[in-house]
Amino acid sequence: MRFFAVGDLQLTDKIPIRRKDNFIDAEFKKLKSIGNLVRENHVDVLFLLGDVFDYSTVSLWFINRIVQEFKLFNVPVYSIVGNHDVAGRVEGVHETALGNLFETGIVKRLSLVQYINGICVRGIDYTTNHNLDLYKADPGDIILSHNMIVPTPFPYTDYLLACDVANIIKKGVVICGHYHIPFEYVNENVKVLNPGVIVRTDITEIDTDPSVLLFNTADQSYKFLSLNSSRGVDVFNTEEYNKDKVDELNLQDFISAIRSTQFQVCDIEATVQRIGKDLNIEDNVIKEVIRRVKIAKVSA
Ligand SMILES: [Mn+2]
Repeated sequence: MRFFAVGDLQLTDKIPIRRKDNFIDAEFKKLKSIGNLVRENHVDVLFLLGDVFDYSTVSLWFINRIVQEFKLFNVPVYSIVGNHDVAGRVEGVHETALGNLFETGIVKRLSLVQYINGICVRGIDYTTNHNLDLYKADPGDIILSHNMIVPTPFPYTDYLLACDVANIIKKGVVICGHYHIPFEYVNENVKVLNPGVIVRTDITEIDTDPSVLLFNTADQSYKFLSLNSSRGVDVFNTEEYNKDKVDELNLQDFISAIRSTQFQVCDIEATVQRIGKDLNIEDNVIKEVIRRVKIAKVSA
């Protein structure tokens, strides 16, 4: 069996604040690119790794267009359920846009175990109880998961390391979504693969080249195929982002300067005004600091 694994699509009709291109057009272009690659590479099946949608509900016109595009794939499409698809509550999937796709039959829901073209495929939806036991499988099984598996330790709770998952399954393949940065962890008998995010909604994904994973079960070979999307710098408004970052940094510096000042007076507002003027800080920044100091005082 030759299949595609497609990472977090995060499809949405709401335009992310940092995007400066025609975002909706870009989303449908991506689906068309996936369709072209499906035909060029003669794949039998397409697996979606969850977070098909960025929000659990979308406009009717939007979902109808998604259905049109998925129909053009012309191969069976299966999906697990991601946290974004259901706002964290997997049991509620029938009330969501992904539930619509399941109901139309255009996308089939992957269950814990099923045989597709003679291969055992295990689907692990997003769960708040993510643990290594979920990855116990028979040799040669293909496991698809929408949960946090990372290649190296990560400043985030509740993740599993790819090497620990590999130790549990001993022989087989795990393909995961949820973590948006692509990676591959491979040892002699196990492959843990993540093709990464498809629709970049967050500027932290600026360096990602949206790609799908082509896997061939006959010889266990795989490769990542780029969707040839626009470069991150061409779709994100980096100037505005950098300016906001600088504004925030200036504000933080200013707050630190005030924190390190020994107060002889009770009137913090006057002190902020004085230090602000000394440091040549803009009036609106001074006002913002006074506002934050007042909140801090109230909540102290
Ligand atoms: Mn997710």
